[in-house]
Amino acid sequence: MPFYHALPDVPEIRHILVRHEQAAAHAADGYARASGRIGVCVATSGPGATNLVTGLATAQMDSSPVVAITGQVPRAMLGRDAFQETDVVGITLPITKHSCLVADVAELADRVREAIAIAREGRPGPVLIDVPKDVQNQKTEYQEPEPRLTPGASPGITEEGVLAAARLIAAAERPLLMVGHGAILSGAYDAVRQLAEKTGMPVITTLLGISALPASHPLHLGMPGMHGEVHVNRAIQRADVIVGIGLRFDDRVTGNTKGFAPRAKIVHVDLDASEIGKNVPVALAIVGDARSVTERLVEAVTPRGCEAWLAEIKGWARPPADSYRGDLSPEAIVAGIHAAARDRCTIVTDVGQHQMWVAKLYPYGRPNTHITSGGLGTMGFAVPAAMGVKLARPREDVWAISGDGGFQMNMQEIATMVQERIPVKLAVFNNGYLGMVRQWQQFFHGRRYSATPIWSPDYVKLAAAYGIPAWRVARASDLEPVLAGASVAEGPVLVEFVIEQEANVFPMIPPGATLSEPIEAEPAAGVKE
Ligand SMILES: Cc1ncc(C[n+]2csc(CCOP(=O)(O)OP(=O)(O)O)c2C)c(N)n1
Repeated sequence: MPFYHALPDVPEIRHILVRHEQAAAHAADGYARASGRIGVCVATSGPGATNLVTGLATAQMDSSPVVAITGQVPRAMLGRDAFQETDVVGITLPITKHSCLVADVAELADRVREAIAIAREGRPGPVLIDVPKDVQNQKTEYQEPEPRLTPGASPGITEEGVLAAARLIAAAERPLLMVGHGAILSGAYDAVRQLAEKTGMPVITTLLGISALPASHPLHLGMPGMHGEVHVNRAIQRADVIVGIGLRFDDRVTGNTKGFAPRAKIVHVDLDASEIGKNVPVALAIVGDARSVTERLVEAVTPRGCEAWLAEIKGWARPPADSYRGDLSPEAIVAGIHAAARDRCTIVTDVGQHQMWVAKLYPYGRPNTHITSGGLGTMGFAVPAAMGVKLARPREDVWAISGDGGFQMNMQEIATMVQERIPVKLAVFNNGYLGMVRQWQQFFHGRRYSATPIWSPDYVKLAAAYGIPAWRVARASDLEPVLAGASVAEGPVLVEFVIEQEANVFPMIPPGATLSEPIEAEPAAGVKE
């Protein structure tokens, strides 16, 4: 109450009233990812604060600088199970970079300043500040404190490390560049392209590294890991040197680490020293900002080419396994959205099969135009995160692409979009299932579709209830006119794509298997119970 009482006195702050606090955290995260600035979310104590948890964990896993401010019961009531009391600092300790309770108004301004600094400096992440109601009601004369924070000294990038990496690249026969979210967070786009072009190294972008290099670049291979293309994963398995920049060799990238990149010496560049050697053994580590290190590497490497190696990898590429019977294939939908939006748009995806189709099929041209929940894999992320992205990028189209499951987790935010005039374009891939889970049930549980069929409301009528235009697309021939109409519409719009119920994402590395063991096409029914 005191915070909101004061808010109208500061008209420079744009406040967006969401319908669910989870959406506030995702929207702040989306804003941060798209703008490179911090995103701020605010919630009341107790249930409001706990509703932020999934959004904060999402931001933590994907290194997004979010600051959350929560109300708390008055200090005298703390620890007494007061109405709407919850220990949100305790709850969020493991899922934030930092969280603290402000026990005195004299500290408040400095705690806010610190929160912003901590969220942004080094490897970014979420910070929570919990402010008891009586502290919010206090007034104080601000005293400039002694500086407590030493400015984030950037870790020294050792010249030996850079030179050793350059020597490994020069001596390699089959080197690869693997690029992750750190390249996007640090804006290392030019440096990554220059490093690739000066050495001829083929480039693999992880799910969160997508758009660090344009998909059309001749050295761009694609996404690795569980749903990576066969030739991309095979390149990893055959490589003799892998230069990993700003990625953490997450299990969805590596598959079973025992068999990951068996021939490769791994050079790992990361700002966070605790990532080095955490998931895979590393031959050489360089701790530092992805952009600065890559720029130094560009200077240090000797020009070379990798034509034969690149041709060998491209020779392993296969046309996608055609698992789709109808004509409204994921390929057609993604191509249709790209044709309508061209390169003027940012795509925000949810989690599931549609996320993988979009990651693999959308030809990203501009940096940081693909935003998704990678580490936590949070269904319900796309719709609210896209609101934050749109606020950061008001002049370009923002598409939120969800499955019918994830969409129903935060579709209440259409009301926020209408009230606050945030014209996000909503796409729902409706397959009548929690598709990705159904796919696992099909492959690994003998088609026992337990609790994955999912009923949806009539999305066109739902949109009508919110007063926004909507279309249902069931045939490929409707794609062009509908997407052209959706592109020019001014406010929020919704397009439902009625896709084949049992379409699958191929290839797929089964859980526990190595990158050398992909399932490339429909398995016979009843494979492996
Ligand atoms: C909040 C949350 N709950 C559960 C899961 C586990 N999960 C991963 S994908 C998926 C199914 C997604 O279904 P849908 O949103 O319809 O998308 P589709 O896979 O069909 O494209 C589920 C339940 C998750 N990732 N996030």
